[in-house]
Amino acid sequence: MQPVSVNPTGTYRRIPLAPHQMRDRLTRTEDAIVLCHVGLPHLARDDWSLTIDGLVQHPMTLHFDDLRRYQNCEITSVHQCAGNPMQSLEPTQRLCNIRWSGIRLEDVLTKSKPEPEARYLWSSGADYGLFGGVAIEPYTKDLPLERVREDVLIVTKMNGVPLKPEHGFPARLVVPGFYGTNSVKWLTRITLASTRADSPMTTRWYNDPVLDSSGNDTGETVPVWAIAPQSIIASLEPGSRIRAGIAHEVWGWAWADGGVSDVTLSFDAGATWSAAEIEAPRGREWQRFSLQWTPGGLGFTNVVSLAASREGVRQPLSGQRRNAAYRVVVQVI
Ligand SMILES: Nc1nc2c(c(=O)[nH]1)N[C@H]1C(S)=C(S)[C@@H](COP(=O)(O)O)O[C@H]1N2
Ligand SMILES: [Mo]
Repeated sequence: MQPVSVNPTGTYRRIPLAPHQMRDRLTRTEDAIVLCHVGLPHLARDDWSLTIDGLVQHPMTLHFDDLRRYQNCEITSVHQCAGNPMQSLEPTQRLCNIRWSGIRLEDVLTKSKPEPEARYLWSSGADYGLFGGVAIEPYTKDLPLERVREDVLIVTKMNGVPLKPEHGFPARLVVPGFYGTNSVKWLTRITLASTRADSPMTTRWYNDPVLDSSGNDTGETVPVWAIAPQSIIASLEPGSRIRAGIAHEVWGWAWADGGVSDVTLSFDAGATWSAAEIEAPRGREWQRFSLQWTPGGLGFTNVVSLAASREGVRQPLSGQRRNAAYRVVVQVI
């Protein structure tokens, strides 16, 4: 399906909120991250279609009105950009927490009857063009088919209103718990296959090196799929002044695919740690943590947060990792 127009062309992104600006539980749409690798295609709703093919017994093509035949489903999830694929381990906090509405992809796939050999789901958008000098034709991602049984959606609304063009109008994929790159916008094709998709955004970029316990590269890679445990401190603005001797609530957000079980905070650059209170996971949302802090010594203080997933994986304190600990320096006066 051809876009009506592509505007702007080329890579387009919105400057994300800084962590201290992420004070709302639900991110407003105008504050949400935006990332378009090869331009922003504008599609007409009534011309849009989604083709489902590959290893299925019943290939099919859906039009926008056909989506109404499926049960509506809503999910609120952390939506995080994995960062620039050219500097993929650079720590990023390009994130938001969004309420999505749409239908369950599983319900659609049930009708098209996947073949037993199908193991991966490839998804493509209507956008194509050059990224880093490489032809993207079109933007294509993949994910393990068993993941679809959990909660992958074909989304038509974001925070209760139809998707804006930059977020994938009229319909996009949303893979809650996976990095944003997997949630293909302007979704036009789904193909079931027995292998991973061989495309620039699946096998060339968006694969992280696997490090051993000493931090050395093993030569192996893993696809950038599940979101690793991470946290940010929302209540402290970098460089702000905090009064000594008064109790402050230090709070922020923690998230991971599968949920976060605990968050620890350090007020001395990681020398000592205190456990924060954290709310229980609610679906796929980020979780609020907080701790009362009464600053003592005057001067600059380095505050750090570390989250651990329910699977027991703690985010790294430092290093070139996307989910390296968030630090904020404040001045105790
Ligand atoms: N078709 C298509 N889907 C895409 C992209 C893209 O460039 N083209 N960018 C991906 C990336 S890297 C991210 S982080 C999310 C961003 O979604 P948003 O712009 O709606 O926040 O969309 C993903 N889906
Ligand atoms: Mo991204």
